[in-house]
Amino acid sequence: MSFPKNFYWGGATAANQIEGAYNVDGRGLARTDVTTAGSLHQNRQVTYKFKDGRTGKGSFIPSDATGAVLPGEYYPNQEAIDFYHHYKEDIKLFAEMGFKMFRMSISWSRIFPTGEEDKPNQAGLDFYRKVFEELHKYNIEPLVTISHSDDPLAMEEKYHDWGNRKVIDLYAKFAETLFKEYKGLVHYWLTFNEINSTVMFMHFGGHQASDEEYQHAYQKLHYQFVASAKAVQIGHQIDPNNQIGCMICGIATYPLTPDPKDILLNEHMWERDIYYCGDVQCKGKYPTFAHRLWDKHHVKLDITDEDREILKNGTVDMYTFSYYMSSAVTTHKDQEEVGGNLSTGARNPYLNYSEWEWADDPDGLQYYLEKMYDRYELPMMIVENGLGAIDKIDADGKIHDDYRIQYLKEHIEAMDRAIQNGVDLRGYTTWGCIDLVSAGTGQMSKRYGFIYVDRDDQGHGTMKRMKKDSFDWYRKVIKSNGEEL
Ligand code: BGP
Repeated sequence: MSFPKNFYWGGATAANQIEGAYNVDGRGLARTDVTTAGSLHQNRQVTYKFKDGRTGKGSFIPSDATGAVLPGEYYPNQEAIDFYHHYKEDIKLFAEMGFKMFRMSISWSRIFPTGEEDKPNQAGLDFYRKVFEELHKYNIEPLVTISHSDDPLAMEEKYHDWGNRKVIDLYAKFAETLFKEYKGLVHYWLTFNEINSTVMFMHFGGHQASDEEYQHAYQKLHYQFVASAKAVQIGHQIDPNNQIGCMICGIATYPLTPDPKDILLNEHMWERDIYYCGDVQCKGKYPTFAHRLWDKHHVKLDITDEDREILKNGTVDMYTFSYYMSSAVTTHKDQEEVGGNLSTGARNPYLNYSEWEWADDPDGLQYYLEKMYDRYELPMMIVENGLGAIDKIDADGKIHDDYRIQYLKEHIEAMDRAIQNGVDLRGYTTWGCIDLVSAGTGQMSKRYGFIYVDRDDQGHGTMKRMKKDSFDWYRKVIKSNGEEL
């Protein structure tokens, strides 16, 4: 195996999917308290309900396309797995597996409850300081996502989901606060989780987006690109040692047939879903095909010369991405459709599919790594990868998740091949290293962890943590630096 000596083996999470404690220590409401992470739809008013009985109206609904919980039902993220109160126990378990890196995110509304306060909430800052110190106690390097789906609800409502330039400054203030506060404790940062998901959502489940939706999506992305680039500059000024990355939802896409029309369609999918964001964040300017995408949907972007300057001077230090599956596309309409992680495509006859119809494709990971390294020549990290499955506690009281081990093993082998082919891969944090609330389904029962958490979809359970078989397996993988799979 070819893993570099200081390879960052670890696990990944997001605040909204693990922390719970949604209404303590001055935290404001986040949009993910009332919906699942990826479920924002504009122009649709719904009533939502909090566990403490309050109700509210807004434009947020869980994604019906992914079978998420419906408005008015129980929202698991409000309590999640209560990492807020279990962090010491959980980090100890990560340390036992030998983690070198732990990816987590910061709940924006814990720091700025509505996004607009001048001063941060001290209790929120203190919580993350304690978490970072705990990680360092075990020599685990934190990798921090500044924004992972959970923008303050008040801000989202007021500015309509990044529909206003003002949010750039609110984000920059938030990022600056974090860079200053955690200088020396955190060196690795990601500006936005799966930034390209905005575009991908628009087409999910075969949805035909209107010009208005495109206008909103591309404008939102533009403001996020500027915010990200500003954060990169601020982060470097505050600490030149900071390594700041983009985070792309990485799906390898193939043409289903050799029909040139499929080849072309596939290329356009890469451009629209993958390159568009990566190019702006890594190269500091919009690719030429961006104009084609905008013109097609009559998008008129609010972009200034100053924005262009900021983008140019705020390119990221590393390319990071999530990878779960590949997708196949075709112009031939007679093919069966499958919907996976934010993407809908044709069934690939060469691949097996998970219980959620996500195509299991380790070669796709190698392909993706090599393609993106060639495009950007930046250090890379895979900051999410894993298998969501329904785990069962067996008669012996244990969780024998050999299917998960198999999935991870094959993806690690693919990483090894990519490294041998020259890719500068620095880290691998598996998704949901401890069971957490699934973003797409809003459920606990879709589990990814090495650590089982006793909690069900209705919020019942003791929150007890248990090691699955994969726990010991991953410990050996890390200990042997990937030799023992
Ligand atoms: C990614 C998100 C994560 C996560 C993961 C798994 O897109 O960044 O937040 O949840 O997907 O998805 P799911 O929970 O739907 O299985």
